[in-house]
Amino acid sequence: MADSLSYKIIKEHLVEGELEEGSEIGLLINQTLTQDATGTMAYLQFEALGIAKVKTELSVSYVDHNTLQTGFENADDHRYLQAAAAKYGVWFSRPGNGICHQVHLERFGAPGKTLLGADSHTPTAGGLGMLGIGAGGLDVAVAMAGSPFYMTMPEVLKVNLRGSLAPWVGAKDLILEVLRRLSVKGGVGKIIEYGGPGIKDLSVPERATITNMGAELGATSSIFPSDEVTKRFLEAQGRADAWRPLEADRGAGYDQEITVELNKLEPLAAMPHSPDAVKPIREIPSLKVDQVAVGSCTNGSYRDLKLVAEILKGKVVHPQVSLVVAPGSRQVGITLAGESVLENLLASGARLLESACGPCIGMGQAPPSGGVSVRTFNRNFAGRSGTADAQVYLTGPAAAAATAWKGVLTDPRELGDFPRITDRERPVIDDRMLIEPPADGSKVEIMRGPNIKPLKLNEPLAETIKAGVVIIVGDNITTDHILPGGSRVLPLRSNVEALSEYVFSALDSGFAERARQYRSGLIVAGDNYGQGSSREHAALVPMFLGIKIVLARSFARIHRANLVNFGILPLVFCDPGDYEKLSPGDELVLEKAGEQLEEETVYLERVGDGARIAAHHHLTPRQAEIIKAGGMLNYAGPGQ
Ligand code: MIC
Ligand code: SF4
Repeated sequence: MADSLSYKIIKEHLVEGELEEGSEIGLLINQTLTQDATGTMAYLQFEALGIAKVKTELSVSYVDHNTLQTGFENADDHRYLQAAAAKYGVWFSRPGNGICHQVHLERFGAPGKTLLGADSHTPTAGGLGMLGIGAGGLDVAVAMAGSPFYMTMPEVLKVNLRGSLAPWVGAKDLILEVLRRLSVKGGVGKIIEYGGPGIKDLSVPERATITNMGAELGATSSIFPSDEVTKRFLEAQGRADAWRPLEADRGAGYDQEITVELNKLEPLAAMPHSPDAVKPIREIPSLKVDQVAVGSCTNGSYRDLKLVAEILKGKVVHPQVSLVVAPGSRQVGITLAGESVLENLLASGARLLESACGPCIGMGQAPPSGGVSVRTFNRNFAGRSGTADAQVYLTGPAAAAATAWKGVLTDPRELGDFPRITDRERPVIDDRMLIEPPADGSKVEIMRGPNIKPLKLNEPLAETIKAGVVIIVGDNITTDHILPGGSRVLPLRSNVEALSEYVFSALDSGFAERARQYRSGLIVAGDNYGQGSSREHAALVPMFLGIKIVLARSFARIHRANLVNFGILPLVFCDPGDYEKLSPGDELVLEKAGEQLEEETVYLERVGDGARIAAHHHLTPRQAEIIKAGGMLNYAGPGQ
């Protein structure tokens, strides 16, 4: 049978289940990655599993998110992570070494292998022909312990690329076009596989820009074939032996196919506050800009930054614009420094940031009140920048540079001749900020700062759940709405109690207080609940506040899995119209909960008028057992 590229990799790694769309499969995971914002919790969970050493081929712990050290908390987490990495056999990428996805692409990614990462942009590795999947920290901890990763067998959507990109149009414009067509829900339950004659002109970092933002489509993963371009990239990284050719069989079948004519694309921007609110820049009425930010795991590559520097060469940024630039990795930074590109950037007035996530996750560089920020990043959810009323636009690096110079959102084609920039054949390779774990880490001592609190476990599923509706939210609620990032909240990632004050804080400041009063709570939501980041804290912290059930019209994949992992029951309305019938403060009862989970449909009854609401749980038998146990740690912990 002719297989797609995705099927080939899944087949090679299948340890449980059938390759039938919609059924649960267990995949062998070759590599894992964690970052510090999700990692501290993931290693605390790994410790709770009672395993002496990771069982994967390779696991890496990156520090890139919480690098702003405004108090002791983040630095304590870094120290904990470094010691835990040494003890449990994990590579440690020190703060300053770069953003996990960029560094992983450069130094560890390998075509045909599987990578499970505690970060939603893990599919960036698909730029190399690797199957990268984002998951909650607990799923990654379980994979480090050697267990398969379970997920629903996705559909495969093929994106055929034809022709080649016009000058001034880049990979970011391509993925923005896919977002425009498919929306932030369009990839849910799918792997997006790229192919066609247009791929040959896209370098690995450009492909990675595209697979990176598959996360914004809600896709399980995104992937490119591994070809001569991949080979050249790995050779340049001194890792030629990691290469293997890999592509879909001729005549492979797909669940859905779309075609993008590359030469018809033009510079695009995602408007506030969603990555799929995409328009051609030339159609956006004149827009004064306060800030331009270049970098992130989407556009922090050598070529991206060099293009910005080339455009700004000999010029200075507009007096009303603050331009911040962060290299995606230390390799990118050092390579650019060697060519005086950083010098050019500094000369043009760019404010150089360390190689980390920084402003992308609201760690510094918040725009002014009501300000307009143009960013080469992947997410522009309201408030994520750290300024509640800022307007964030997402573009490629060429438009960002043109905008920084002109002071208004600018279609880069207005600049005239396009500086064609190719990847460096020999980037500077220096792995001294990557620490290899010792062969025997058993004697390593782990220090935990006062902000690293013991894990909170849930209780097993109660016979009868009586829960009050604490909040009713609309469609496309992101994990940033549920639990914000930013420099005030992120340092608390290993302190669940302190974090609990911030649940839904941007939407409803009374949420935490009410949830505590109800003791047992329920969240009602619209479509695509929990889109965006993989942060399991968006499930763990509501669990701590007593949330037992989320009743939604539909869920985003990673968040739904996180809810299950923490013993919160994710239910989907059988009749989406029932959403309208509920009000905050309603009390709903789920009788004989365990027994009801044996059936496909469960029934909730409203206290007072006895109104019945039917809901599907869509749990596999394994997930139902996890829910009954009160979450994954109770289910899989030592002695289980
Ligand atoms: C993000 O981009 O939202 C993050 C921060 O990288 C998250 C992880 C987190 O919340 O820790 C992600 O995408 O998973
Ligand atoms: Fe970091 Fe932003 Fe990428 Fe998330 S999306 S990994 S915060 S750079």
